[in-house]
Amino acid sequence: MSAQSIVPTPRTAFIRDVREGLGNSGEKWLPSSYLYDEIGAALFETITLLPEYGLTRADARLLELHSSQVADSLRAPLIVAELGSGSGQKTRWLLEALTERGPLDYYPIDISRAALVKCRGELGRIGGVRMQEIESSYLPGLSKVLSRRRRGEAVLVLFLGSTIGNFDRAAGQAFLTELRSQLAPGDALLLGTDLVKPVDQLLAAYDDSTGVTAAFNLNMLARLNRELGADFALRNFTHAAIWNGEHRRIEMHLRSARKQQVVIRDADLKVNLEAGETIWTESSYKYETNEVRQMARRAGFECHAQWTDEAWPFTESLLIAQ
Ligand code: AVI
Repeated sequence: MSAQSIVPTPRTAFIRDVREGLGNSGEKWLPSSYLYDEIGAALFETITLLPEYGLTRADARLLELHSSQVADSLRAPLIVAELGSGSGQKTRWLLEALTERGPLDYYPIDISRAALVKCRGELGRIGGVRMQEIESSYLPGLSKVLSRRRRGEAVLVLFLGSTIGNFDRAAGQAFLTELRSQLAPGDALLLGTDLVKPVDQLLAAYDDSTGVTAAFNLNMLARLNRELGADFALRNFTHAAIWNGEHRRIEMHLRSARKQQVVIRDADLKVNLEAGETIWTESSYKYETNEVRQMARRAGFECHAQWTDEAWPFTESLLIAQ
């Protein structure tokens, strides 16, 4: 077997990423995708219910109000592909509006089987919707969907909930460009993006008074203990949410309360942390509406419509591939 044909299993990739993020001498970090094991996903669901975290409710409000306008802007027959399986009501509004114009194929794409099972439970019985789950990461999953496309079918891709905000800006741009390259002219992307808002509102959203976001963040270390035989003492770390004004992003960190050494057995790694030193676990970039339009244009889309929630600045952009 050549080195190139060795595809890392999720576990070897996990170990490699942990070594890369914690084994270097510079700033320590862990990829935010590892926040979402089963416990992390449940904690995130709880975050979406918190009074301080208005993002998910704003996304849902916009879809409830504007789903029929989205449907009126698209031609049938239509395939809908959702990147990250939809959680219930907000995708339901869209699918119901779209099926008024005829039956459609709906493909939720998610790396997590549990998320897809939940999605079937929530959206599997809408009249006129033929649903087929794709267990995959986003772009390879989209390419699978597109390989099934029949002549004359248009495609609507949903990328909701500001997941794009968890990419850095360059990676977000590259992702949109790659996504556009898979589509044909006239296909559409509905993109949800969280907007810049007052700093105290953002800090409360990412460091809520109930401590759910802190638990979500600390679960990253608990996961390393469970899955890689690490010995993180969780009480020696605190959650920190920091607004980085230069990059317009919220950063989540885990701050070491003391000088300590942690052993990660299965990664064969000893990590030395100074008191106050942090492990950077997530960035959540915030956008301006015109910036979303520019980014879309650079990727080869034209913005057909943009709807913004006033109560929690968040925007839904309907982008058409040129
Ligand atoms: C999934 N993503 C859009 C969330 C966000 O707001 O960046 C993840 C999150 N992290 C802490 N709270 C929510």
